Amino acid sequence: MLFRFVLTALIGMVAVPVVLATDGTVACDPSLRPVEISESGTVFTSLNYNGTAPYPPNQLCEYKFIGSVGQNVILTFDDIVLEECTDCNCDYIEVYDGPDDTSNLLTKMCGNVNTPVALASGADGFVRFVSDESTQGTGFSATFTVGNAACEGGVVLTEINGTFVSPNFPLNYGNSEDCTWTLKVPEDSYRVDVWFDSFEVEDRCMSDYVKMVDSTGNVLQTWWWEEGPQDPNVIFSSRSGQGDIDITFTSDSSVTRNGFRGYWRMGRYLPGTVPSRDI
Ligand SMILES: [Ca+2]
Ligand SMILES: [Ca+2]
Repeated sequence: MLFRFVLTALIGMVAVPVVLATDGTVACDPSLRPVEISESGTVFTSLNYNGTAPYPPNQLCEYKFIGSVGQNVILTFDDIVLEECTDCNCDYIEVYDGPDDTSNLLTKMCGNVNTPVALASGADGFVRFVSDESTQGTGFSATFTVGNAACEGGVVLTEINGTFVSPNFPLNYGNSEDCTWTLKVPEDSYRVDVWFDSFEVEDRCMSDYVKMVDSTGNVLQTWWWEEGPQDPNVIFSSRSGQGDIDITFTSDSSVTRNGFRGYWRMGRYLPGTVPSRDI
């Protein structure tokens, strides 16, 4: 039997109560729908999960996963033992590709599924676990992690403004990184503004660097050790008609640093005006 207590975890400025088992896993709490989980590496389970005792009947559990822009939510189910019915209509797990059940359903699982992994397209994920009134299994245990999608094939971002960070920021990025953030403008008349408040790469000529590239492949900016964009008051802008903007990050095979945190904003281009920080 696992003992539980309520811990108030601070996520940003919002206090979110999370039910923790003594081993630090987040269990189902039917009174919290959803339980919000933002720490990569968190293990989450059905109620009473210990691999042997069954979960209760008539359960409705919801878990919401919150990563950062540029990351993907990755849910790895280490153990699933549920009642199995046709179309998984008795006891089941649903995984959604977004913040709630209005998002696309990625998978619906029941019975004894062999170590599935669900990968969300973005930084939000949502899981629902349901049990009916009869026949229970031992439940499930799963792990929430996040990955940097930009550095695993690239990511397309359509939000008007947001943040992008190097892998593992503020810890060191890795060797041989190859990352692309594509900032997709809603119309050709839009420009993209980019600025940084932190930038640290290897201090050797063009070993690790960041580029800003327009839709035709023209390099608008190259930032590296000697020409970094550390001043957050310096805004780099594309022009109207330059279309979508790629921000790329490349590192070579040795020596890493803390990397960078950058911001973007898309706006209608007004000739003769200086971009301001206001949206
Ligand atoms: Ca059942
Ligand atoms: Ca390097």
